[in-house]
Amino acid sequence: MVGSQASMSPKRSACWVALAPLLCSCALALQGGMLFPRESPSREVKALDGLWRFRADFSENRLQGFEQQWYRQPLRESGPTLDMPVPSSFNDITQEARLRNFIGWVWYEREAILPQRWTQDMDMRVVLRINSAHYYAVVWVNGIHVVEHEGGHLPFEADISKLVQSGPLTTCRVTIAINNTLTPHTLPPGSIIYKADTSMYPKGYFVQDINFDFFNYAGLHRSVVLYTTPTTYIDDITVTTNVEQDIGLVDYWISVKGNEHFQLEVRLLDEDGKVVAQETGDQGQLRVPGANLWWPYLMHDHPAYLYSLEARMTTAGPVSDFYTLPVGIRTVAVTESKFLINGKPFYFHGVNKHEDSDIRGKGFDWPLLMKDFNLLYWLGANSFRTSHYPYSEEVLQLCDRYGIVVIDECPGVGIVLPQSLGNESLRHHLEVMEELVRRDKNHPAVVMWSVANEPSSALKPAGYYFKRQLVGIGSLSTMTLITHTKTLDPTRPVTFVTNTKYDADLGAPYVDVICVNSYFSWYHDYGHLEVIQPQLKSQFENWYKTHKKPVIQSEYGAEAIAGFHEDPPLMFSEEYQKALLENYHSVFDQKRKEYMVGELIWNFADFMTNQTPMRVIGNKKGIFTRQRHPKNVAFILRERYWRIANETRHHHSVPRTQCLGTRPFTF
Ligand code: GCB
Repeated sequence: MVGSQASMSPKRSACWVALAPLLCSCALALQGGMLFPRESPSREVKALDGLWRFRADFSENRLQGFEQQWYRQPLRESGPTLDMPVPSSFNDITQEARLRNFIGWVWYEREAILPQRWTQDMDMRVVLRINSAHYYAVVWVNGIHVVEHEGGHLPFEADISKLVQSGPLTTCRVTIAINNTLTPHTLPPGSIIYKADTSMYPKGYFVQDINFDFFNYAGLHRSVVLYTTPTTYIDDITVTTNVEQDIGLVDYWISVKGNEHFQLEVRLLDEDGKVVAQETGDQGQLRVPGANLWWPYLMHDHPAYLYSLEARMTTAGPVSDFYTLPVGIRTVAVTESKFLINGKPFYFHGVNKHEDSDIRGKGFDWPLLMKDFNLLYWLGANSFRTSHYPYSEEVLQLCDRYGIVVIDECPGVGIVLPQSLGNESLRHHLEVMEELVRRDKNHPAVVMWSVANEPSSALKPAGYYFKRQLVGIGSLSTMTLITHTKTLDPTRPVTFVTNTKYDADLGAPYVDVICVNSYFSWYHDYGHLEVIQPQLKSQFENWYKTHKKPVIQSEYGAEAIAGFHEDPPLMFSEEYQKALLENYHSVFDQKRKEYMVGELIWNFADFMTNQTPMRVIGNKKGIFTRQRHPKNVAFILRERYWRIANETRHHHSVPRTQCLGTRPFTF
C-alpha cells in the first residue's frame, strides 16, 4: 500500500475536517426505529441489487474523490470505473491485487428509476436504506449529501422524499463513498502502520494492522433498498413476550411519526391466519390463551412457532400504514447453572460462523444462506454465535423461522490496545450496541447479546469499560457497556466472550453467562492431545468456582486441511482435528451434567483471513470447507449433536432432518 500519512486516517484528513459538522447529524441515526423494510398494502420496496459503477480512489492521499467532488456528476465522468456487483465485497471480484488489499475510499454509484407516483405523491415518503457498508460511508443522492454512517454490519437510512419529489425527475443517482480504514477507536479496531524506512519500503508506505482473524472485506455487503411509507407512518415496534401458565403475553410499543393524531389497531394472527388477540393504541398487551411457544429446533415437536403481529395505523385523513412483524412467544432466563428457554434447560450445541464465502467475501447471498441452514439442520445444531459482528437481518429471520438460537455479537472484536478501552472507543461501542439492539430486539431467536470477543479484559480500564453499574446519569459515556446494553434490553442476558485467565478477567464479574474460548493442544502444547482433558477440566472448575455462573465453551477447535491425513494424528490433518474434538467432548460430557450450558465449535466453515505464516489460505478450523463440503469431523459432530438433542429433549426422539421444509412466513 502506498499513500501519504494524511490520507490514511480519514479523521485527520482535510476532507474529514470539512465533513465534521455533518457527523453530528449522524447521531440522529440513533433516534427513531429501524424496522426491516417489508412490503405491505401501504409500503413498497425496491432493491438496488445488481451492478453498480465502482471506482477505488488510488490517489496518493485517497482524497481525490472529495477534492474533485466525484458525487456531483456521474462517476464515469470522473475517470475509469468498474462494474461491481452489490451485494458483495469488492476485494475478490477482480484480478487486481491492489484492489484486493485496498485501504481508503471506494466509490459506488448507480441510478434508480422511480415509479412516477413515488415522485408525485406528496403523501408518500421515499427512504434510502443501506443495509451494510463497511466501514465509514457517506451518501449523496443526485449530488446532495443525505447521510453518513460509522461502522459496518448495521443498517442506516435517509428520508430522500424532498429530493426526489422536487422536480420532474423519475431517476435518482445514488453515490456512496466508503472507507474501510480501521483506527484504534473503530469497531473492530485497527491501526494504520506507516513504514517510514525508505531503504526498505516505498515512500508513503503503510499497512492496515488488525487484531482479528478474518479478512477485512469491504464494500456494500448487503442490499441497498428504496422503500416507501405514508408521511404518517409506523416508525418502530418493540415487542417483548412472557408466559403466565399457558397464556402467552405479548407487550408491544409502537411509535408513529408524522402526525400526533392517529389510531392504531393491533392484531395477532396464528400460523393459520386466525386472529388470536387484538388491541388498540400505541402500547398494550396481547394475551394469547393456550399459546404456541417459540421453541428451539430439536427441543420440541413444533419448533419456531411464529405469530404475526399486524399493526394498522390510520389518521383522520386518507392515510394509513400497515406493518407486519413476526413474533415468537418465549422466555429466556439464567440461573446459577442453567440457561432456560421457556423455563426448560437449554443446551447450546452449535457453531460459530462467519459471513464469508468464495468470490463474494462478506456479500449477502441467498443460495449460500440456504445451504448453511440446511447444513445446520443436517448437523443437528440448535444455535450459533454471530462471531464477530452482526449478521444480515435475513439470517436472523431464518433463525426465527427455523428455531436456531442466536448469541448476537457486536463487532467488538480485536479490542486489545489500551487506547481501544478509552472513552472515545466506549462512546462508539455504546452507540453500536444501541444500533444492534434497535435492529434485532424483536427476534425470538436472539437470546443473548455479546458485547465483545476476546478483549484485553485483564487490562485495568476493562473493569470500567464492561461494568454493569451506572456511574453517572445522562450522557452515554457515563454508562458502561453491559449496563447500557441491559438498559436497552432488560429481557436478555448479556455476555462477552473471553480468553483471559479466570482470575485476571476484570469484565467477567459483569456478565450473565461465562463464555470461554480455549485452544488447548493447538496454540500451546502443540501436538500434545493428552493435555487437553486436564487443562479443560481446570478451565471449567476455575471459572465456575470464581463466578458461579453457567459456562459456555464459546470456541474450541483445530485446523484441518481437507484431505490431509495422518495417523497417528498430526496437526492440520483431519485425524488431529477429530482427536482434538473427541478429547474436548469427553470433558464436556462431564461438565454439561453440572453448569456447562453450551458448546460452539470454531468454526462452521473455513474462512478467509489476512495472509500470515499461521494461515494456509485462510483459517482451516471449519468442520466444512469454505465451499461447504464436510470434513470427517462434521460427521463426528453430527452424531454428537443428534445424540445430545435426543437426550435433552422433553418429548420423544426426532428423526434426523435432511433438509428444511417451507414454513409460513412473511419476508
Ligand atoms: C479465536 C478468535 C477467532 C479466531 C480463532 C482462531 O480465539 O476468537 O476469531 O479465528 O481463535 O482460529 O485462532
